[in-house]
Amino acid sequence: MGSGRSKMAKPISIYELEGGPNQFFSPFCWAARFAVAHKGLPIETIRWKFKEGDKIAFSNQGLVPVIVDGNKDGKWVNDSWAIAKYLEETYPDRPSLFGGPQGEAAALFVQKWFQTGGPLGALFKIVILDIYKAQTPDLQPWFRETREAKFGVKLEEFSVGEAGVPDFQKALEPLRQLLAEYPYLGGKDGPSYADHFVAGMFMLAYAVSSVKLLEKDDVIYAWRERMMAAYGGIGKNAVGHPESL
Ligand SMILES: N[C@@H](CCC(=O)N[C@@H](CS)C(=O)NCC(=O)O)C(=O)O
Repeated sequence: MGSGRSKMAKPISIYELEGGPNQFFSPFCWAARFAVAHKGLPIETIRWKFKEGDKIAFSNQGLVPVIVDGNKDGKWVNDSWAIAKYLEETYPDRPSLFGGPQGEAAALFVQKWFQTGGPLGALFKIVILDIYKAQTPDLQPWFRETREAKFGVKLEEFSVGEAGVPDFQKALEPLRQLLAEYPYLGGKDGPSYADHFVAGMFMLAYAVSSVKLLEKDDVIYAWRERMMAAYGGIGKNAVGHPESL
């Protein structure tokens, strides 16, 4: 019955994008990692680097995160949003990621807003060269080539570095106003998957960049601290740049 709390849960394996040793910088992998931690399930990281499509070929696509659920005969799921929904459906007796159908739709809105409304695009412009430098030397030419083909300009032209911080902070205004009223995107009681997704974006920055993105008196700063300390400090203890905080 249920997910079998009586039995010890087996780990959820997550294929996670790695730059340098233990430098996990994929925002989507972080969202999945936070979601698994929220469910109180053990996490097993499987290190994955760009161009290792063969290792996840079983998922019929080439992007991470991919999870493999040790409790369900090795069932796999790819795509961070699909993973969150899978965990919620498969482990309903563990802490909820969405708090019901309305929260599920609201979490998807937050994800779409972040991805299309400005903050993620603004963040990429700040950290793109740091992401490039985080790749092992054998992968840097590939990273440069594929991203420059996508952006239509040299990485150095796409990059704005620290000068992009004001634009990023401005794009976060809806989050700032929400956090002035509630401690989490999930509301008064604690984080939801909406928080996991946005925190994942900040973990990307933390993993690769020393740029200070937030002022200490910004309510988002305190929220980021709470999120990085949550779930046993998986954010805070990750390899990254403490000087960026
Ligand atoms: N919509 C997907 C996006 C996943 C994605 O873009 N993953 C990137 C890493 S952040 C990736 O695997 N890239 C591999 C590549 O570019 O070859 C999700 O949310 O899971």
